[in-house]
Amino acid sequence: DNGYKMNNADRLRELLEKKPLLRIGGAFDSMSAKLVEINKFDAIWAGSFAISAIRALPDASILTMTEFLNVSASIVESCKIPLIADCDTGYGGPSNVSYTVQKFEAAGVAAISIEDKKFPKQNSLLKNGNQELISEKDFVAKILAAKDARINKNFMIIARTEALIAGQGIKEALNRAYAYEKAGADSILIHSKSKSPEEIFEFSKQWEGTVPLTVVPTSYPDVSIKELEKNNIKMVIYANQSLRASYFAINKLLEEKRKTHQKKEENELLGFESTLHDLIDTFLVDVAWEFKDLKSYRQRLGWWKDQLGDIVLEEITPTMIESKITLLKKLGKKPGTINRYLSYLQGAF
Ligand code: SPV
Ligand code: MG
Repeated sequence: DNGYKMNNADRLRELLEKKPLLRIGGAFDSMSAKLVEINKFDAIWAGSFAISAIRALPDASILTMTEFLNVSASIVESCKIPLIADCDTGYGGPSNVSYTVQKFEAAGVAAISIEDKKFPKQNSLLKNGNQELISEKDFVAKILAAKDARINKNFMIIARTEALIAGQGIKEALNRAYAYEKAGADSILIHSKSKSPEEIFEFSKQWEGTVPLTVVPTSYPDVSIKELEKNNIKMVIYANQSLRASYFAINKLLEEKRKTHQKKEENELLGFESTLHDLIDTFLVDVAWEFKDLKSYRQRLGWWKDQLGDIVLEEITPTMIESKITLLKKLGKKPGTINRYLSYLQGAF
């Protein structure tokens, strides 16, 4: 890409135009976001549930706007793909929404989502949670404030209606969605806690608006990509699966470790060969010099040799590096990982 970093909001718009369906992976910090990027999702979702959970707090408007912003800002710093930030209710009224948009856009976030629930809100999937909505008019005011505050017109304001979550039915959801689109929303996020995608598809079938529809299929995970595409869904957000996977994995490891205090479970559960190197590669080295390919690495190796003589190459010789590369290839490592490993070696000099 000639080193030009495209604006994330522009990139997200471009992706929306080019692809039939964008797949957006949930993250809660830079490491999980990096994994979303490495696994080739189109964009990252920084969800309020996951970000609250890693602070051992409920998803109930406890953390402040600034705390959510800090997480998003560090994800943007670490990743090259666009980030969509879950901004809950916008942290207050229209003025708070306006300030939120200014801060998130300035941090390099590509889009924010705001929802029509009453502040403080509770998680949409919480059993017996309070899912009270604010009036359509009051939420429209928030969308207007958000649109007015953004600088780049490609910075998306995703309006999320919780009408289905609140049990108010498809008609109410549609009415709100039309009002939100009219106010300038760039996408409608239609959320559901139903175990099947039927009500979402009923909504999308009746939807005559023009902005793209976004869904979060946590409660109906069996839905296929084909079905989503066929039903006119343009963005699918896997909101909290990464959080649940890490919670599950850490817990399992710790349980086993406490029982056995042995190394075996580490190797089995943590994939010693691959995971350790991945972590070293990905997170140590992306901040070090970058190597585009082996050729440029060799060139640089030559450069060092010229500069520093043989001392540099006493410990790590080109032959050693070649054999390490052969091993990494045998382990099924992708070229990107191998290049990062080379960068890591460079750090060792
Ligand atoms: C989140 O990930 O924080 C979301 C989606 O908003 S949900 O948890 O389903 O409310
Ligand atoms: Mg949320």
